[in-house]
Amino acid sequence: MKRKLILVFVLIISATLFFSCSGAGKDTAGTSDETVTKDVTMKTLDIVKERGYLIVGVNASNPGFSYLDSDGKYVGFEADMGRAVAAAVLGDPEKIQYRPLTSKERFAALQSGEIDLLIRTATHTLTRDTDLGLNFTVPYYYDGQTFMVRKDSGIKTIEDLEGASICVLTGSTSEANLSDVMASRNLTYKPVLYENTDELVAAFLAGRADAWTNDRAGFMTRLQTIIDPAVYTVLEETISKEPLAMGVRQGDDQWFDIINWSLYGLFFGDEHGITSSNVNKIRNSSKKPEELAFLGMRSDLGAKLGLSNDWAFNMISKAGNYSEIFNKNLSAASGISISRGFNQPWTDGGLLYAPPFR
Ligand SMILES: N[C@@H](CCC(=O)N[C@@H](CS)C(=O)NCC(=O)O)C(=O)O
Repeated sequence: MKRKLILVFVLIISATLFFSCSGAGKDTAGTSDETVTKDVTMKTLDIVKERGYLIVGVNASNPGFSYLDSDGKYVGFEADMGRAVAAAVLGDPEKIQYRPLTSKERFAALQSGEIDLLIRTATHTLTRDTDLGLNFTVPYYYDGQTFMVRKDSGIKTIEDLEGASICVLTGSTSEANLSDVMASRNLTYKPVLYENTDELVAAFLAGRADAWTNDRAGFMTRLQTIIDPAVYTVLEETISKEPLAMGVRQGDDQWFDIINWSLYGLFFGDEHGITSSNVNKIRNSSKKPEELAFLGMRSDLGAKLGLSNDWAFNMISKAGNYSEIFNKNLSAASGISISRGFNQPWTDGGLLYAPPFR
């Protein structure tokens, strides 16, 4: 039995290395830290409570989403999503530690127990869901893949990419989507493969390829920060669905529920106009039973998750609702402006939809 378990674990790790994304594999994640969690059989909630802070795996250099700023602080939409979870679970958004992970390292860091939660532009796919021993939450950001080209290249459509050299990260969903779209349209191309984004970007900007393919949001944020929009542009067509989801280890249903319901809580706050500034007032004056249940004034929804009954109140009051987090990092006020698209409440025509809080 034990040997069987070891075999399963070895298979999972091998599958990760095979299916995960890019990255030179150089570990920047501080694995020698005594806080690293090795006992993956323990319930994650207990581990987090005992440790006193949450460990989240993120990107260190994706502007708008998650990056290390000049003060050495992790900022961005994904970094703040992590803070929201810390507020829901521990009552304090600052009880969090970030682990910078390359694409390639991201899934293995979760499997090994080095992190409690992965929030790192990871697309939810069937293969990742089944082969990696992980679970993916409801998407927190609906993205799609496209191409960046030089404006003076004259490339405007996918068909214009016939014969082009195209930079792509190895092992990412981008690589497989690229191959599928070009094959389905009988287009030839030369993939220029990189394991590391920084090297890829440097090569692309140095003119070593005609195009670069990746998720659209990553392009939009880079075009507003580190890449010159006077010289580069992004094609209009989107070639894939990239539902970005948080990852947790399989087999810990309570933790999976907590993360999913934290996300639903951010969506619910948005849908009901409950914000960090008015949540206190709404908690004391709302006549709506679901809002009262959500904010812990009625029934014991928090306890059912293993959390305090004011978990959602803490999350919204200290970290904001989905819109507040989005606007802070990805809308005009942040200096980066991404349109909401599908990433708005279903009541406004988007895909963010929380099941009932009852
Ligand atoms: N969503 C895709 C692509 C993710 C991706 O490549 N994201 C970029 C940022 S937009 C990235 O992480 N690049 C690698 C890095 O920064 O190390 C996936 O899950 O494979």
